[in-house]
Amino acid sequence: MKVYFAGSIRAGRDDAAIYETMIVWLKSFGEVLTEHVGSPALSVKGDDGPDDRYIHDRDMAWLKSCDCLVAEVTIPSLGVGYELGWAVALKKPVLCLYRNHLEQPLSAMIAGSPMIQTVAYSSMDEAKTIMEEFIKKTSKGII
Ligand code: 6K6
Repeated sequence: MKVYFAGSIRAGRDDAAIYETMIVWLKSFGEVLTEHVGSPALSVKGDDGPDDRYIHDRDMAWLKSCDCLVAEVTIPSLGVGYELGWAVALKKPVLCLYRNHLEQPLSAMIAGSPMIQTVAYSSMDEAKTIMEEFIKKTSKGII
């Protein structure tokens, strides 16, 4: 099971520790192609890494090869939205997790997409259960 995990990078790193915990959990079910998204070392600026074209092409190749995409979408991110749109177009199973205690409602283009399973969570234990069910259904071909 190859999982593409998506989370905000240039849109803000406040949730990086949450992404990291989710990625560690997902790794107990398979390979996470985008482990760096949870790295505490990755900053918003990050101008010492590979160039943008390289990042785009590498991430698109991973997206095309993945079995499913899991995104944490509480911080709205253009890059994550782009990945979600592509994942739907590529007919990948997609799970979006978000915390709904914040004032900003989730984009209707995500919350309203019939091809995206969007689930609110209020604790990491809850998020882990949701991810586990999603991965198990995906591996059985139910989603
Ligand atoms: C580090 C700091 C700034 O830029 C970097 C290196 N950039 C990226 N490295 C890897 N994946 C990236 C990078 N920028 C965007 N992505 C992909 O888009 C990831 O898979 C994330 O899910 C998503 C984040 O998009 P933004 O718009 O929040 O950056």
